[in-house]
Amino acid sequence: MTRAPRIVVLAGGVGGSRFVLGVRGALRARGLDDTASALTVVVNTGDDLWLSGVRLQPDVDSITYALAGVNDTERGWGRQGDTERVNHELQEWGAGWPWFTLGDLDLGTHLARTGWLREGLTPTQVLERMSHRWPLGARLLPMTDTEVDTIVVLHDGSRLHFQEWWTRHRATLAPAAFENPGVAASTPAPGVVEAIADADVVLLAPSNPVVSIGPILAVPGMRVALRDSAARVVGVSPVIGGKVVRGMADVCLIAIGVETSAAAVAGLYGARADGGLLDAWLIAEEDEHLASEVAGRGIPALVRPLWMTDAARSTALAEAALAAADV
Ligand code: FO1
Repeated sequence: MTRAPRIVVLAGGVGGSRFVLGVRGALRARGLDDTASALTVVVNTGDDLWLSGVRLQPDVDSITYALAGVNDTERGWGRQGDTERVNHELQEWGAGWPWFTLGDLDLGTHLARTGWLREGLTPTQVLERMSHRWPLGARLLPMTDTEVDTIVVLHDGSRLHFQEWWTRHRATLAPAAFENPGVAASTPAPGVVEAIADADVVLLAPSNPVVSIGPILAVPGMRVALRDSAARVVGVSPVIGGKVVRGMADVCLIAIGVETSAAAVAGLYGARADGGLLDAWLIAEEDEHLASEVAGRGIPALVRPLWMTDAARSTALAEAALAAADV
């Protein structure tokens, strides 16, 4: 391919951030300077919430901070070297959630975003504005401009916001179901369908399939856009050797009746040829024995090193995903 490839990544969370960094790294390794015009990231906004009067967009911020190199790599969320003075003050007032930390620098982001939203900018316009501060090397688009929640329904019928279930209860309360109020009435954010239609490849990051990729795919029009695109759709398994790489995605998978296995997640996304999404699925060397099961589901399986333990490995994984689409 002589022109720069057009790549769309669907992503959310820490796995999404690392993978997006890898894709940018792979483009840079090919000598492409203007990676932002080649790489569009459609970000999950199902984790978003209002808290203490500000709009939080955890996945948008995780990916922005990671691309900017200002993320807290140990915690996996928030800003590196952040302090918690305002958070302490909020706790003294009994405002917000005592189990949920809003860092001082992070709050600057939330205040800026909330101000612009209140002035009438759409989330897409806010994100575009926020992308100017640092040279991100990618165009970030929210999955939709309308508010979508992720609600965890427990077996006793009680309902919690995803962030409460995740951060307060550390996903220890067994979920019966996940719901995304607002998603049925949502539409893909401006530019999303066009980016998918124009893409050479769409990559499904190794993000949580249920609460990160799931809400993106649940936006009406998203699956149709993927199916109609000439782009090859390549996914990367978030499960290695029967375990989720990070986070608590296994609890989420169990709740929707999907086994924690690279083959089962491939089955969840489905084969493009059968009306699903995938043209190819990358599985780890530890899961080589599952390649035939994935192939049996009509999805070509490629065995590659999936651990993104450093930037070089993330870049190599992204390069393998691009190569799987002949990009
Ligand atoms: N995760 C935590 O485990 N504890 C927190 O106090 C916390 C605060 C927080 C504030 C802003 C933000 O953007 C993310 C934050 N996260 C926190 C991470 C977040 O809950 C999840 O990891 C993601 O939503 C899952 O992708």
